[in-house]
Amino acid sequence: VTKLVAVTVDDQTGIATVNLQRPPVNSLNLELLTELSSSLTDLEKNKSRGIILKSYSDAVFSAGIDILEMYKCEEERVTLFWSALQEVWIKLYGHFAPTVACINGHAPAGGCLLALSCEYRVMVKEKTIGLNETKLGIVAPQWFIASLVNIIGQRQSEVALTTGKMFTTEEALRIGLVDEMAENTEDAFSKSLEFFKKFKNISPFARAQTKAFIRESTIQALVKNREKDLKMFINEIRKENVQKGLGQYLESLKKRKV
Ligand code: CO8
Repeated sequence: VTKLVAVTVDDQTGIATVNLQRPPVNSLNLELLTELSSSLTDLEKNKSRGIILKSYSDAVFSAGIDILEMYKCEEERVTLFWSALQEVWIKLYGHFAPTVACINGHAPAGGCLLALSCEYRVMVKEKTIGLNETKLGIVAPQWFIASLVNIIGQRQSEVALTTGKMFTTEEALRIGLVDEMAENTEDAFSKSLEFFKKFKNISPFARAQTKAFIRESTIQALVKNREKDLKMFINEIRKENVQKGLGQYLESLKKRKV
């Protein structure tokens, strides 16, 4: 079986590249999230020097949650699924190592969330990124919102979230949603590597503990409420109008082709 997440570590720099590889669009299903979660644990144990999160594809970083995990879903599976997403976010948002999202393709919704969880974002030009949940008739959970607010502030987040805005790379750069723009994947990757050089003369422990302090309250807000958050999610997606909306959205995605 091919892996959905491939991790390679550069022997010289100790930097790990975590490559998402679930064709066609890296949509986040239970299997991908489970693999990502265990990769993040391995990297935490090995005290990785840095992590670059990227996509195998030059078109899409991640299309977000696999809508099939929410549409006509079974309780047991969806419980595992949402718990895995919580787990990935908690691990990535609070990772010991410095983290960079090399956003080499579109990053809507859950794809944007993964990028927001990293410390630094480099994005290839002419792509799109954003939390577009309201456009699907669903409500982004508090921890999705907090991840955005912590980067672009309350006002910009409110406008972005209520309108379900997808930003172009250029727009995202302007408001600080991404930190750097790149020409292509290769350029984005080398710019991502540059980020780690900032810490050349910084104690890894002082760095990591500072990150932990800054991010602690955001992480704890979910850690203390995982059960409640899970119930809210299941309750929300079970609503008849939400199911109908997701079905229509899936149809519209398929129709775009022809
Ligand atoms: N889930 C499932 N299937 C998907 C998804 C997805 N998120 N995205 C795309 N696909 C499918 C398409 O239907 C298509 O399938 P098929 O080949 O069978 O027709 C295939 O993947 C390829 O897609 P495209 O042809 O659209 O590929 P493009 O390269 O043209 O475009 C995009 C890529 C831009 C990523 C485009 O597919 C897109 O916009 N996708 C939808 C992205 C999106 O809106 N995701 C939101 C998911 S919801 C979420 O992540 C957070 C939910 C928070 C939960 C809160 C609940 C209360």
